[in-house]
Amino acid sequence: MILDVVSIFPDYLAPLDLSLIGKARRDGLLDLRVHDLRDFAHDRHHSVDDTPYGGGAGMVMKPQPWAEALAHVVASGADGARPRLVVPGPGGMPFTQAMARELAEEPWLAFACGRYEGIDERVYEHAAQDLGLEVSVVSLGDYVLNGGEVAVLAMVEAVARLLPGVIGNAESLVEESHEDGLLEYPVYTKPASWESGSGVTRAVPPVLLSGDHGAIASWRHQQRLERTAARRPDLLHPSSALTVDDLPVSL
Ligand code: 6GU
Repeated sequence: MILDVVSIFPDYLAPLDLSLIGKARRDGLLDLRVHDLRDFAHDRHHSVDDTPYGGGAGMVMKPQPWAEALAHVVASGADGARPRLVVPGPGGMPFTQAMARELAEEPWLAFACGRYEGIDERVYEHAAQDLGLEVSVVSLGDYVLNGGEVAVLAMVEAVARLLPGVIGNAESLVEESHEDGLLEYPVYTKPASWESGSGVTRAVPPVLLSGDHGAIASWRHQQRLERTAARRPDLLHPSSALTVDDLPVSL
């Protein structure tokens, strides 16, 4: 898979040299290229942002450096090849395990990391209409980060670990939280009885030492249900999600 990341802080992506993702790059499974947006800003200060039309707080990323950066990325591919463009942002659609699986099917992804109040809206139109890119604005969750870089670290890790050969034990991919709609059961390892140092001794649930595989499977399933109900009731009752009709004001 080819991955291009455009950012004004390329150093933020340095962790992608480490661990399983770093190994996947060295093994040739991932061709990850990080580009500095300022290389495509040609004024004396390499400026990438300016004040928002209409007023308001903060700065907006200028269209020209983004257009050149995206042209550079597109030109690096074979004739007619186009990356899918992912723009991280708190106003995007939720990034889920299902979306990670979907992105893992793509041969080529490009990530555009915005900072400040965001990227001039015309960049999205240009990417879709002039460059022919499928553009997806994607959010990690309902909170605000300073920029897309940390989100890209999370998304690249979630996608890359699904690629064949990146994770040695492919079985560990199926029994995971969010693969089947329930959270994972609690896990334990040796010793069977552990004194924590505060005078309390804690035992591993006896069923796990019983050798009764049927009993272990039902205990684990029950634990998954209880955990999901306690921590993520929305996963068990997806219809409880708000709709536009629940908004206090109609627009
Ligand atoms: Cl993907 N980007 C930014 N800047 N903030 C976020 C986010 C993404 N997801 C949640 N907050």
